[in-house]
Amino acid sequence: MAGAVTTPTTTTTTTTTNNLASCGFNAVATSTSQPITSPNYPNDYPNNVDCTWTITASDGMRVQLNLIILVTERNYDYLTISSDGSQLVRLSGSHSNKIYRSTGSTLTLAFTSDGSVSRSGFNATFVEYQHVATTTTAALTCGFNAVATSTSQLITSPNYPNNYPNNANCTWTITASDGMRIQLNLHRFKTERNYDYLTVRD
Ligand SMILES: [Ca+2]
Repeated sequence: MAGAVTTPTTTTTTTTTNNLASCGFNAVATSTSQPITSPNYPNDYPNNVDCTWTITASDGMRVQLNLIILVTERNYDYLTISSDGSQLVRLSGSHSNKIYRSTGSTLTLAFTSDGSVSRSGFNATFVEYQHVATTTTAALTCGFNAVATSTSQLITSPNYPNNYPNNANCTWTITASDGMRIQLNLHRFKTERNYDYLTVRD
């Protein structure tokens, strides 16, 4: 790669990838998702990079990073995510669909590669979010009891396709007629990972 100078091309990403040694940017998280990727993504990142991105949220807000995918040379090339001076996670190898949130107003990403072997790197977005302290608000109870028939019936979370409310606790009990069983087809499913659950029990 020594000395290869090419005309910068216009891309849809905001990442400038012409410098091999250092990269990254400072940005303010807003309510609109913004992209953040390793240099050259989705092509292989260069060797010997040391990139730092510092993402800041406005007063009272925090930063959420949605890591769509990360593929690096395991144990040699790392993405380190920190918040307000404390490391949250250090990733290498293959990871996908992870969410990381700042503990204060700042989230810092550092991406480093060693001198040989590179992969596609990472593709993520960042957005601000409002941290809501755990409070005891009235829980929403919902759900229904129904009998399964030969005709499909629809079950959705409250407000679907809009976001479901916080503190919801819904139970649906579906019964089949004698000698019959019930088939549940899950068409779409999207929740806050590790915090909001759908449990199916027999
Ligand atoms: Ca490497």
